Amino acid sequence: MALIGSTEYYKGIGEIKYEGKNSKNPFAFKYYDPNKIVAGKTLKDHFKFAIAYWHSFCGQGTDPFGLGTQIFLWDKSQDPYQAAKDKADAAFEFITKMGFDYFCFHDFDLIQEGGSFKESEKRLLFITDYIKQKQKESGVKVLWGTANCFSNPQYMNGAATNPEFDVLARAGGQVKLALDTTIALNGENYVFWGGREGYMSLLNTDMKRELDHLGKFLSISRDYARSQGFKGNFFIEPKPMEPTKHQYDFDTATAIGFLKEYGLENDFKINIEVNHATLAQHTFQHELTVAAKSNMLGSIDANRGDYQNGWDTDQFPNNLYETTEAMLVFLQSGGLQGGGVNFDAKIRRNSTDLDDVFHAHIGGADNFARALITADNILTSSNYKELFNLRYESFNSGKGKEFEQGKLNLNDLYKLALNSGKLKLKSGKQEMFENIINQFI
Ligand code: XLS
Ligand code: NI
Ligand code: NI
Repeated sequence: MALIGSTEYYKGIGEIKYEGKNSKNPFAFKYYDPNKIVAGKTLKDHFKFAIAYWHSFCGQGTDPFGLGTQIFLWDKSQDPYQAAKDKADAAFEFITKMGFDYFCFHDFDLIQEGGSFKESEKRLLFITDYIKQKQKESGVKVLWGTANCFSNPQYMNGAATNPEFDVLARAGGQVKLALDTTIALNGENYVFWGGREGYMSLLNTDMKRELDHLGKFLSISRDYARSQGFKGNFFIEPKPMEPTKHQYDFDTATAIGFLKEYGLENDFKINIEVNHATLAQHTFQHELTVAAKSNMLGSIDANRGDYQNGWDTDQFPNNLYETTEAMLVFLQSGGLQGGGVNFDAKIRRNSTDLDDVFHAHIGGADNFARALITADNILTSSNYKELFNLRYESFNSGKGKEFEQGKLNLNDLYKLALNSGKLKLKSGKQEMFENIINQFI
């Protein structure tokens, strides 16, 4: 496939292909066979794997203790327009070589923010045109776009929840442009991650007022996008903390409560990030389950945390047990509503070879593929579901069924309790359930 850019950045690395689990080639998928059909769909369609523009083409490994370590060959030009084109060339080369169909972006991942709002708008329009062309040539699509309303110091007290109206208005302008960009690039969804929407101290924070502002802000953003013909979903991406002490979209349950309180539940779904789940002291599987039960499982930001560290380490996902449990929920809830699996993950600061980012994504895709295949085997070839349903069988008939149908009041339960004698203990069989997972992995 001809790419617009004339430079090849990932020299010596070709297209990544599926070679099966016995392959010794580190540049091949061992489990991710894009065209393999599992549970009625190809793996490619189940996952819609996406590259996160910010981690793979912007973040160069800085941390609070030191400068970046990764040398990006495309990050040379002093001219922001040229630099953005070079970055897009590298991104499209990488995505195409990985054989993925999608990417996700923040506005200022695509091009460096300008010195003024007007200049930023001009830059975004420029790079949108360029990327549109590259999409046409490669077939690469946008899973979701978003606005970075957290890096610029002006957002230190929040964006939509900032106590200063001027800052809120600037964020609104930025979201409008990010929506325009997403729509122009045919983006399938749009994400709101809370950024700095939260507080550092309640002593100086009017929580009700800030949340009311956020509710209004999201409503008018939705209205604008719909007026421009945007048909996709909006996703809230919960995170409990970092950068603020307390993020308003703490976890999935909190976000769903918020969406319902502000009447946004029909347009918004949830984008669940593994490491955000674990930061909130939940499992990934828990967060997926909470979203799925409300019909709001929208998308996944795939990564993993370090279970000895407390922060958002955004490592590439390779925890098969964790992902298999998650894929049980994924399959049983019918997959994602509009979204896909975005690798919101970064290679380690000391992973400084050009090929490291390939190994990272190959491992991530293989991990998800293997977990999905395992979960499907569990659901189709074990008695897992039967055992699961057995736990609730007392609600399938008789008084249990009447209760579910809303036919019993509290006095009815009282009368049943009076006559029920000593209740039997019924085992939860947890260890047996756990063994099924291990057996099928
Ligand atoms: C940060 C978030 C962020 C969102 C997009 O922790 O994961 O990267 O996915 O703004
Ligand atoms: Ni994150
Ligand atoms: Ni994320």
